[in-house]
Amino acid sequence: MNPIILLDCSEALRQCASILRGAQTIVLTSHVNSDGDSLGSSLGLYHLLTQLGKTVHIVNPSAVPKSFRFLQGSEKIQVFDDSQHTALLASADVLVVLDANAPSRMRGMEAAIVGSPARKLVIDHHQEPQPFAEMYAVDTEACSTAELISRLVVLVGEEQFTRPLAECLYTGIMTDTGNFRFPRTTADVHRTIARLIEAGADPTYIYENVFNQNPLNRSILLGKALSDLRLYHDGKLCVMTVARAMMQETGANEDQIEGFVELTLGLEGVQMGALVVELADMVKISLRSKGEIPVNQIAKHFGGGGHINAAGCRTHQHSFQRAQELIVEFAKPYL
Ligand SMILES: [Mn+2]
Repeated sequence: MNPIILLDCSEALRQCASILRGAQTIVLTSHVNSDGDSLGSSLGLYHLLTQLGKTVHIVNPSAVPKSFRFLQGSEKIQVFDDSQHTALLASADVLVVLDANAPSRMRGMEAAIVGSPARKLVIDHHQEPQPFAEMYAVDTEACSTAELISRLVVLVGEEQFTRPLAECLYTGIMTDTGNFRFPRTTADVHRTIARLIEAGADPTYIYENVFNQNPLNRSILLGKALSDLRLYHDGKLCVMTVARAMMQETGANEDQIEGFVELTLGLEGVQMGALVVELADMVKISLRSKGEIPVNQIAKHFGGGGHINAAGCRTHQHSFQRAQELIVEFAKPYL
């Protein structure tokens, strides 16, 4: 594959719109461990394309977490199964990768994506896209991939802002901006949000579904994790841990840990937070920071990545204990 030529994002979105208009069968996919933005942007694009009369399939490496099943169209999302979906990906006119920029982010789908003869488009806001696609609509300044899909909808036509589409894009923007507080929450983002609310997205309804439907065992697990928070480097680093035994005791699963890491930044003086989770066969690390502390650089030590203030990784190489020690060590130069 040739090196990527990154067009200006609005020009790339215009070209994506034209490629999509010319296609009939389109497959959408996004990164493993679906989140509000990967689902919101995919489903937003799904609604746009079905409204245009296209045949659209969404195939993801992971199932839809319960908190996003209220989104219209989420019931159509298929979890990748080699025996059915490799052929589906191969038969599509266009394959769109959303909220991810490397085939490896789709885990077990990597070979099916790379091997598909479909025209491939990437719509994303992460850094360092990998060369595998024809067109990259990438804006690393965008708050979310859903914001980029909103721009695409504007290019296609304002009348396309239907209620289901607006709800999906609102959900993507809300979750990826940490409820409208992360640094990329610009006035333009709020103008987009205003348009989505005008189109029928209801902030109360969406927040209720995404955040206020937790099972009791999640709160019990959170209580255990909070009671064992540890501070390092003069209180600038806060580490939260979730041991496998804690999950077994409470019957909580990995999905329910979503949102825990944000709480590490809530302590006075803390500049960086880490959540270390002991899974069956690996350790999951989530990192958050304030200001200029690049937690994606720390995630890179573990083979992960992300944004400057939010990054993560999964490692098989270090024990639960060792991963915690390494985070404390890697964080030191930045604090
Ligand atoms: Mn995103």
